[in-house]
Parts: sequence; structure tokens; C-alpha cells
Amino acid sequence: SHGVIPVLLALNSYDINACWSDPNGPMIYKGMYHLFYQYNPESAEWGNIAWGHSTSIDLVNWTIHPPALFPSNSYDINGCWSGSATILQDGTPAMLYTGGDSQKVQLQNLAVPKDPSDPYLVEWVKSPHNPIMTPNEEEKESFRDPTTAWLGPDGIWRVIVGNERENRGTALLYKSKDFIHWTEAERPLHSSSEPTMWECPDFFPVLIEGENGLDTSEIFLGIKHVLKNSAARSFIDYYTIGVYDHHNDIYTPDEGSVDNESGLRLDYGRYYASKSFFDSEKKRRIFIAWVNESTSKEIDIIKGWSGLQSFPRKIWLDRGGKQLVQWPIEEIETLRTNQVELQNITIEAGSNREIFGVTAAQADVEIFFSIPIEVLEQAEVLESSWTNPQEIANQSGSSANTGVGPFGLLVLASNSIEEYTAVFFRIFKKNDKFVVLMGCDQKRSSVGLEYDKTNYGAFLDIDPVTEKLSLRTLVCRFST
Ligand code: DQQ
Repeated sequence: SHGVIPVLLALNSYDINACWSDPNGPMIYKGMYHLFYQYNPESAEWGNIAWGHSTSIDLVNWTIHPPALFPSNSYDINGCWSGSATILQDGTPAMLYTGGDSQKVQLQNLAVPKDPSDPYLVEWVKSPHNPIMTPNEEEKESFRDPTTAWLGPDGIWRVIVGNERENRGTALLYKSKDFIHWTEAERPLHSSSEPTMWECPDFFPVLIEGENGLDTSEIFLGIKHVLKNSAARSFIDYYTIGVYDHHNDIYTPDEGSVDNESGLRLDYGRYYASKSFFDSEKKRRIFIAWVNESTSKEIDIIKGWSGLQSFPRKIWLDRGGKQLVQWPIEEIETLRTNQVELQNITIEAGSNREIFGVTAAQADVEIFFSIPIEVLEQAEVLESSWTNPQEIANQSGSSANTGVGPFGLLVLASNSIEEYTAVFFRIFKKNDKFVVLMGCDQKRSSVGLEYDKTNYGAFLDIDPVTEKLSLRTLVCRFST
């Protein structure tokens, strides 16, 4: 009755001593979801990078197949690094991925299924034309992670490759008529003034209205575009929302869409190298990311594995058009079995209440908080210098004891509440309005000293006077 682990990958009997990182080439093909990932079959540390491969019919329960790509040729002998899937016009998939040669020069390569009639696509063949994109002399080690390609109304394919050029995070644009011969466009699709390598870029359209996703090649009025980058210097996935001028192949973030790591993020925890795909069956766009370990390499090796794939999230554009909204894919709810329900609970200041009856290693918790106006009136004033929610969460965490909150959920609490992770809210007052901070306090998450215990925080775009605060928390405990 414990359900299945609500993350994509875990160990199986033949996969001890392995390391998983970036998701690669997620796609749906013949009704089957495919996920590939950066995979070291030989050790819990990163290295010897192959493309691990799993398939699923519900994005929850996964079957692991043999790796799809191994380093084997001069153009990828140093590793088969990250890349993406594109469904071609004839309906078959093509993978663009980065290979490293013996000098560690980064090159883009193409691989296609050996037998497109096999729904599991177990075998992949590398193109005889590889490498199909090669870097400039100065950018040999900053030329990687091709996106899903999109087809312009002019019938020409475009793809972005992650890069850093002249101290700017850069999305290089390449074009091709046949998916084999690619040439670099006159100028990049976009770059920002931040000096960081942009890893694993992701570029896709979103509807201005509605939750449905769009195929990466769709272009019409009534859409915006999203550019997500994984900034190597800070290990942060951030995105901007903007406009793609497909005549000139230029992407421009909207005014106010901050184009660096202090901008919008898909997540505030350990969440990197994310990648989305369009699920053409359920008409949604889904994100998956690498959840990296918070321990040292030495501990990973003792533990025998490292790295997880996040649970898949559906994403769409918020009504205001300024940020993305996300929610765990509906299939996660199929894991719900034993329901525990509490209603009309009043939480007094300083109190906590145990939720009895949750015995599984996983829990899917939904809570709605409504805060009486007389309580809201006691909110602390948000000092003008408190502009960084991450810092507020890190300084006071979930233990501040004035004003409204912190209140929320203590997850994975040990019997004596010696260990716990708090997912919490605090409410502040600012010029007659309320500001809601949401945080995750990991300071007490383990009695072990060697774990990363950073706290995370973000301001929410919500009015606690008119709206209930709702909190969905997916809890998963791994035994190692
Ligand atoms: N991981 C891959 C690279 C990518 C990085 C190598 C991001 O292709 O830039 O394993 O985590």
C-alpha cells in the first residue's frame, strides 16, 4: 500500500554504483514516454557519461532499458553529454546531443532510432555525418546542450546550443534544411550580460491564455516564448518570458523579466539542468530536472548512488503573463492510497499538531490555510532592506516568533522532533498590503553535519486577505 516512489528513477538490482544527472531528450513516441539521462554506469560519481534510458506509460512507473548512447566514436569518446529530442516531420524522433572528443572539444551530434517501429526505441544509431556542429576556436569547452529544434514557417529547422561568448551567457542559434547540415546564424538568438556559461537551455512557446502546452514549432499570435537557462556559475535554473521575432530570429525578454539568476526560477531547491517537452497526447508541457545530492562525493560513493530525476511538472503561463505556473502532473495522484483527513483545525501560535496515520515512505499532502483578518493585522512590517526572500528565509528560517508565521508543515520529523524540514509561510505588511514569503527550512533536516542545510525562500504573488494559501507537498523518503 505504499505506492511507488514518486520520482522517476531509483535503483534497481543491477544499478548499484551509478550516478544520474541531467534529464535528456524527454519525449512521447507511439504513446510511450521516454526519458534519457546523463548516466555513469560505473560509479556513484559523475564520469564516463552515457545516456541512460527509461520508458513509462504514465510518467510515474518506469522501466529501465540498457543505455541508449555510449561514448564510442572520436566525436563522443569523452562522453555523451546532454541533448534533446525533436520529433521530425515524418513522426520519428531525432536526438541532438553533445559529444566530447579526446581533446575535450565539445561537438554536436545526431542519433536516430535503429528501428522506429519499436515503441521502446531500445537501439540508437549515431549519424555517419557526426559531428554536425563544431565550435569556434575559443569556445571549444563552452559549446553544448542542444535544445529541441523547431521548424520555422520557412521550412528551416532551428536549434539553440548553450554557450558563453564575450562574457555573456549566450544561446547560439543554428539552422538546417535537412537536420544534418547545420550552420550558425549571423547572431545568437539571445545573450545576457551575465558572465556565465548557459548550460541546458530550453526555448519554447506558451499560450497567453490557458493551461495547454504547445509544440515547440508552433508560432501564432496569442503566444509568448520562454527561455530557460541553467547558469553554470550559480547552479541555478532561471527563465525569462518574452517575445520571439521569428523573422529576425531574435528573442527579447519582456520588460521586467529579469535576465539573470536573481530572476524567475523553476524551483528554489536543488533543481538543475531542467528540460521540458510537449506531451502531444495530453496537450501539456512538462518539465523534469536533475535533483543533485546535498552530500559530498565521498558519501555518494559509500551510499552507492547519486542523483535523482524530479517528479514531472506540468507548466503553463500565469494569467498575468509574467511568470510560469506549475503543478505535479495529474498521474502522481494515482499513487494516493490511504487517505488521512483533518478538517477545521485551528493552529495556535507556537503549537504543532502531529498528523497521525501517515506511515508510508511517501506522502502527498494538501493543506489550505485561511488567516483571519485580525491575525493578519499583527503582521510585521517588511523592512525596506529586506528585498531578498532567500536571505530572510536563511536568517530567521521557520523559528521567528513575532508577527504572522512561520506556519506550515514539518516534514520527515523524527519522533522527538530533533530532525525535521519545515515548509512554511510568513506574512509581512508593506504599505497597507500583505507580502507572503514561502520558505523551506533545512537547518534541522538532519543531525548529520555533512549535509547542505541551506534555507530557501521566495515571495508569492498572492493576497492572503482574499485567497486561501494552499500548500501541496510531495514527501519522499529514501532508505539507503
Ligand atoms: N551536464 C552535462 C553537460 C551539461 C551539464 C554533462 C549540466 O552537457 O552542460 O554531464 O549539468
